[in-house]
Amino acid sequence: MFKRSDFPRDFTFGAATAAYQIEGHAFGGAGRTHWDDFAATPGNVPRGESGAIACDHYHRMEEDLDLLKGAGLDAYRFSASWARVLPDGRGAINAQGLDFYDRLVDGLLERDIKPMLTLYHWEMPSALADLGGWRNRDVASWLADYACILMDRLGDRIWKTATINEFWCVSFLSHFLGHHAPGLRDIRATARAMHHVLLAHGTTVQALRAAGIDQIGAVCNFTYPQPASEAAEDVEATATFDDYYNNFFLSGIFRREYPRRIVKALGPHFPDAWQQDLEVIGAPIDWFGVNYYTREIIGHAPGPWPALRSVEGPLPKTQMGWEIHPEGLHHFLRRCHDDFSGDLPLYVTENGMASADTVAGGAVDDAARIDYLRRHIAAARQAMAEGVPLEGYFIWSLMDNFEWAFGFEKRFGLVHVDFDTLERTPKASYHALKAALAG
Ligand code: IFM
Repeated sequence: MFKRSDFPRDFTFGAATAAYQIEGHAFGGAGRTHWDDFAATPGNVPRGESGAIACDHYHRMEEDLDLLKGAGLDAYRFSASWARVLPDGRGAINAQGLDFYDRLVDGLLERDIKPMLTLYHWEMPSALADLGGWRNRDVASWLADYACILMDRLGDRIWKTATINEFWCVSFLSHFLGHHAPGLRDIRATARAMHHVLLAHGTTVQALRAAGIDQIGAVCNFTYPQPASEAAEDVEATATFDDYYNNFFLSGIFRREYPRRIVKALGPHFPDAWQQDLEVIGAPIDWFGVNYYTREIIGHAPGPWPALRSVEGPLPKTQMGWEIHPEGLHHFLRRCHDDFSGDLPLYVTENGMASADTVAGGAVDDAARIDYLRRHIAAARQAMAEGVPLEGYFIWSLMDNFEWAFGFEKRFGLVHVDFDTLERTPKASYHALKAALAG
C-alpha cells in the first residue's frame, strides 16, 4: 500500500467516522434530529433505515477504539452529535451525552490516539430544524453556543477541532438537490443555507477562540469537475459546478468573497446585507481539511440555473457509482494551497471507497479498496513533494456505517460490520494498512 517511513516522522494517519452514522442515536438520552425525521419519511432511505442503532458504537466504544489502536493509527476523527449534548439544540444539557464524549476522548488518549473532533456532521436537532435550521440566521449563534458547551468539557484534551463537515453537503446537497435532510429542493433555502453555514463556521471559530480554544479548522468536500466536451456551453456549465461546489466555500473562508457567477445566480436569494458577514466568515483558522472521493463529468442542460447535468464517465467506479480518479485529490491539494490556504497546514480529512464487501471464512477480501487507498495516498505524496504542506491523511471510514440516504448498503469501512449481529470483522484493507503503518 505504502510505507510509513515514506512520510515525514510527524505525519498523522487516522480514520474517520461521524456520530449519527455509528453511535446509535436511540441510546443515551439523545434528542431527535432532522435525520431521524428524514429517515422516517417514506422514500428517503432504503427500507426506512436510520441511525437509531447504526453500529451501536455507543455501547461498543472500547472495542472500536481497540480496532483503531490495532491498526496502528495515530489519530481518530469523530464527531459529536449536537442533540446528544443538547437534546433540543439549546437549553438543557444531557449529562449522559457529555459523559459519553468525555469517555471517548479519554479512551483515545489512554491508547495514545489523537482526538480530532468535528462539531457538526449533519444531524441538526429537530427542535432547531423546526425553526428553519440552516435557513435561519440564528443557526450561527446556536452552533457557537453548543460548541462552547461541548468544548468547555472536552477542549483541554482535543487535538484539533473542525466546525462543520462538508459545507456543500450541509447546504446544496440538502436544500437544492433534496438528497439529504432536510430534503428541500428550493433555491432560496439553498442560498441562505450556503451563506449561513459559512456564517455559523466563522461565528463558532470566533466564539471558541474567545473561550481559549485553538487548533480550529474547517473541512470541505471537493469533486473534480471535467467538461463533457470542449463546447463552450459544457465548459461554462463545468465552471458553474466548480464555483458552487468547490470555490464558493473556499472563497468565503480564505478570501472573504463569493465567486461572481454565484453572486449573479444566487444574489437575489442571499439574506440582506450578506456582505457584512464576510469578515466573520473569514475568521482565521489554524488548519484546513480536504475531503475527496471522485470526479464528475459535467454537460450543459437547458433549463433554469445551474443548467447542467452529470454525464456518466468511463473510469472504474466504486459501489457508490463514483469514478476512481486520484488525480483529483492531487489537484485539490494544489488548488487549496496555491490559490487559497497558502502555508496553512492541510489534512486529507476523508478519502475512501464503498464496496459490496462480504465476510467469507472470517475474512473480507477488499482488494479494490487497498488499490484505491494506495493510489490516493500516492497522489497526496506527490502534492507533498511539490511543496503542499499536507500534515495528515484520514481514511473514511473506520467501519461500515449508516451511509445516509443509501442506508447500510454502501460499505466504506476498513472494518466490516454485520448489521444484524453488529459483529466487527477487520477487512484485508485494515490488515494492509496495519502493515503499511508498521513499515
Ligand atoms: O459517509 C459520508 C460522510 O458522512 C461524509 N463524507 C462522505 C462520506 C461518504 O459518502
